[in-house]
Amino acid sequence: MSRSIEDLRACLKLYLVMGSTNCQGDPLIVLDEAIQGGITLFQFREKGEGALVGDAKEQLARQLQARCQAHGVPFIVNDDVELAIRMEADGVHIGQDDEPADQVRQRLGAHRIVGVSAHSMAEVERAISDGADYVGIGPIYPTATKKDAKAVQGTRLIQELREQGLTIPLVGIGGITAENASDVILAGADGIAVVSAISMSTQVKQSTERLIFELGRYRGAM
Ligand code: 3NM
Repeated sequence: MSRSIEDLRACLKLYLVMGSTNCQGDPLIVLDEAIQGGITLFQFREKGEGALVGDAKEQLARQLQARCQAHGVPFIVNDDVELAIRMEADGVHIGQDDEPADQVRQRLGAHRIVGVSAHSMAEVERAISDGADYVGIGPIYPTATKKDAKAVQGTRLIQELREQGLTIPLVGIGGITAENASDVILAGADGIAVVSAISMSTQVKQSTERLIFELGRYRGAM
């Protein structure tokens, strides 16, 4: 990976994960407003009932990527390694049921970001040994967005990872809102990943700014 680990930590501060099925309106407008509000990383995750496939999926991905590129926000693709390679995306995020991170890394090249979803200490250790750049830990709180989410685990695993001295960049995901974001950071996360707190907001820019404010307020107090 060409960017430094500290750059990556900074990118993970407010990570928007989204596809067309997570938006009530036009996903391009949602992304525009989220970028204006201050998101630091974007993941294209086109999943669930009514999700776009094939050319339509790729067309939306390219339009979203163009907006990210115009504003210097790195663009990550969920799962679809082929699409990420074709688009020259900044990276890929994979789950436990996908191809292992070391194989994804080989296909993608050293300079791209590889992120892995993990739900236990063992999964995090495996992701690290496979060369993941960051891990996403979830679901921290109950979420209606991911139908097959694992059991809610709170911030305990994040805390344990840090207590064990693991320094890998990490984000919490699942049910994170402006009200609970600071607890995730306090536990030791570098940032938060959210879907609905931004994508389903009726005031996307303001909701994004509020999240940034909550994250900054905590860091300022340190
Ligand atoms: N991954 P929201 S939870 C995409 O636990 C995703 O790995 C999860 O959506 C995990 O911010 C989740 O709307 C959905 O709760 C997060």
